Amino acid sequence: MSATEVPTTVGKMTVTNQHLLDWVAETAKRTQPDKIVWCDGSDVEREVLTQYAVETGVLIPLNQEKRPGCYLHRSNPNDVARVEHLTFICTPTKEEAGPTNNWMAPADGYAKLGAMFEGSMKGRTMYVIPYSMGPVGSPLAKIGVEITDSVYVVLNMRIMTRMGQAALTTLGASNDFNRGLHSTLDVNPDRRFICHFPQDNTIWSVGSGYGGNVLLGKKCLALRIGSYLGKSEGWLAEHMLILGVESPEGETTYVAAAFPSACGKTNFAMMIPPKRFDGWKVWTVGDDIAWMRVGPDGRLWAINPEAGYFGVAPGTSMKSNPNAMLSIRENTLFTNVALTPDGDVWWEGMDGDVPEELTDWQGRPWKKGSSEKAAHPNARFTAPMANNPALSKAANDPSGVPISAIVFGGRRATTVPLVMQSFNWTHGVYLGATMGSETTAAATGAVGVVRRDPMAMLPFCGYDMGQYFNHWLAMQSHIKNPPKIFQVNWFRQDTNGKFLWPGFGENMRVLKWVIDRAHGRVGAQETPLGWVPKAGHLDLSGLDVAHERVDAANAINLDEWRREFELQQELYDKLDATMPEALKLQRALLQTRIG
Ligand code: GTP
Ligand code: SPV
Ligand code: MN
Repeated sequence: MSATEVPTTVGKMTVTNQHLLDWVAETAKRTQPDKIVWCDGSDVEREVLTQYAVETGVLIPLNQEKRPGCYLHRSNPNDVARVEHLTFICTPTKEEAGPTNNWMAPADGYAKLGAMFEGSMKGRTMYVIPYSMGPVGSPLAKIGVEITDSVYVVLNMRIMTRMGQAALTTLGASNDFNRGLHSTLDVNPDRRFICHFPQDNTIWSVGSGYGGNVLLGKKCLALRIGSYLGKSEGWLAEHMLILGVESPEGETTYVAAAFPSACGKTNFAMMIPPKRFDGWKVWTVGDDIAWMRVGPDGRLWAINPEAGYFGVAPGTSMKSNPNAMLSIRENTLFTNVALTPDGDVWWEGMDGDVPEELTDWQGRPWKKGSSEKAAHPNARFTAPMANNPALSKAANDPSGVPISAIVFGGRRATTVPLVMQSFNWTHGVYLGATMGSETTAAATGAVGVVRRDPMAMLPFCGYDMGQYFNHWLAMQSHIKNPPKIFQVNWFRQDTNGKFLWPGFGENMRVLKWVIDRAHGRVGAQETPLGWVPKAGHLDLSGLDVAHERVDAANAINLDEWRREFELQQELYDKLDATMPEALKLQRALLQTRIG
């Protein structure tokens, strides 16, 4: 890493915050870097660091005519996704972390990782990245500082957060900032840990260079620490996209939706409505995380704390998600995608013919017809949200947007119907809490196994899950005008394993029913599970799919639900100590309804 000189400070950074200066000095003493670079977020800094990353082989320049400002990064093949088994919540007691999290005592976490940080940046540069999660100065925003020895992390954080001098200025002399410390070490899975210390607003991460393990503003601060802060401060930090649906009359309705990792948030947030919905427009506020607070009007207001998209590349095409394809035309970093002979990117599911020859995600020659994938299934793009043609004007609004509907959706081949609405807030919390989903490549481990993923937060809740449900239930009394709560499933399959519902842009049909329900403009049919669209209410005109398939996607089969009911018992057993009484009652009510 020391092949090229990196200036000690590339921009003009004024640092007067003594708490920050002390922490950086203390960290430098421990990690012993060759140099310290304070990142100011300037364009000059981007150029210098990008150049350095290219010279040291961290980034490969793509064809600059086709993809201006775009680069490819190949991570270590042992380091391609989040590692849930190596992710820890370090609260004073194990009970505070709860049975769904790995726990380590704070002293043990600091000692164990502290030893690994000892001298870990020798011969390396230490970067100090001040950043704001949320529009700078928003009452909902939080300041973090990440110290890292990875230039790849710096360049990603530049896209994913509002970083640099502005964040530092907002922090002022305050000690109220998240301390995130990351060292790549030698990328050895045996020395890979992501530890969260919620009481100290601190994150320590070692041994990885990938995504959610190391871009500490994202899953670590915005969700794990964020959910803990939300509980104590009375707000919600959620794994949710935020979108605005604008009608031809110019009315915009905001919806937040929680789907587990690699289950469709980015796609839904950037959706382009089909022809039938001419004049309708979907605007993206955020594609992964929502921070929500009760506003003075008694509604729930949400901001997207991020400034970019760390999106799944495979499956992204002009057909499935044109706005994502347009977002990655320039100034985008690609991780673990395949490389074409003319220096462009490729992945499975992209438009056009499969190229004859490629360089695969590990840098090996690849030929069409190969049984191996050219791009890693969890290959990602990091794109500035400003690139998105559908970016909502409200994406930078410090007050956020008012949420009219909350949607929970899992990836389920069977059982769960296309759409239903909860009977009320408590029932909606129950639907979110008991949600199951098939695992994906976004985390290491088996793929396609159904597990309970409450509110898509299983890997991201920074405290006891039962207490988290309690917090959701308690929020009701503070929200005078609560959003309506829905459940969806885009992934139900026929007996041949084909998706029954076309999904993507066609999800607008479901979204239209959701917002009509949220505004109380359309009736619904009561079922034992919740409210579903009345016959004819789901607008299917112009949809090129046999109606029997849509009916099958909507079907409620009580035998399947009796099995689902049994599967949910596992969650209740696991969370027995803190599962709210209200959710136990919901379960009892469901049992009487399905018999
Ligand atoms: P994370 O970034 O990991 O949080 O993922 P995400 O929730 O943003 O998921 P994303 O939108 O990137 O989609 C993940 C995968 O689901 C991709 O392979 C998509 O092609 C696929 N997908 C998204 N929406 C739909 C849909 O409506 N129907 C079907 N069948 N697949 C979808
Ligand atoms: C997810 O897994 O939900 C992601 C990708 O958004 S990562 O940043 O790696 O967590
Ligand atoms: Mn995500």
